[in-house]
Amino acid sequence: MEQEDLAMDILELEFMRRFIRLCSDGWAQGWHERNGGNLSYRLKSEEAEVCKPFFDASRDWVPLNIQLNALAGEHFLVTGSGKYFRNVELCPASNIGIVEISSSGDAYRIVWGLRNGAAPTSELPTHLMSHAVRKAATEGANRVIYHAHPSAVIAMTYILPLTAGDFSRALWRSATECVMVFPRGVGVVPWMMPGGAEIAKATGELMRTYSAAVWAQHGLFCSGANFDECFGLMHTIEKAADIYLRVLSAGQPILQTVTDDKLRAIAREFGAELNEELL
Ligand code: 2HA
Ligand code: ZN
Repeated sequence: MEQEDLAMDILELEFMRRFIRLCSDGWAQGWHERNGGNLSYRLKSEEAEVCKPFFDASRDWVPLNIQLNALAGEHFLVTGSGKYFRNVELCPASNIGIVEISSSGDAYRIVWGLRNGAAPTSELPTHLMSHAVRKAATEGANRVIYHAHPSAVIAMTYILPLTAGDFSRALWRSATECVMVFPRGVGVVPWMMPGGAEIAKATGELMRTYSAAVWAQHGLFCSGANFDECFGLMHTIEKAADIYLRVLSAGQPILQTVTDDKLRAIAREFGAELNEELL
């Protein structure tokens, strides 16, 4: 069936609209210079079913070079390699696409979008590895993985030791809300070459424990059950990083902070499971 013949427009589906909105919001925040950043969403089976009439199964399978049994047969909406977040809203079918993972979990094919020979994001290995890990860690709840280049988080990676403890404490203390939003803390990946299996494995390893992973001198990877939660996590971490840097830049001695006991009290009050190992 020709796509034009279908009464419904795939772009009107809720997950599609929310995905596109996140791309525009991330661009508006200044986190996506040029083609920086990437986004992926694991479709619910009923969403993949509704989209089936729009799928084109004629494109080739591409090897993933990683084995992802946990994602076999899943569908992901992803941003395109070299594509600009600011253009997604303008022309979704050229800048984003849906990929299907093979039943053997070792290959993908594009079934919608990414027109004119476009390919999925260069960070596809890290996205899929993180999806596999977060899917297991959240008993299937996690569906969104988001990578951006927010300035303050990146700046922090030049002045703090690259450990989960150093980053989590600095961020938690920068704003009271942080401990409620990411009580397990954030992981930190040392500088590595982007786009490959090595950084995918390092990030995936951290995603077993943390909902977010900082990439030194590069950016941040966040996860979430839905677009609001994932974007909100990116936003909260970047805002805390910005406050952290403003405090350091103020040229004044620090007179008070959110102490460990206050962090514990916030976690208790809001029923969050604070990662005590990082205090
Ligand atoms: O250009 O952000 O990490 C996309 C990226 C690579
Ligand atoms: Zn990047």
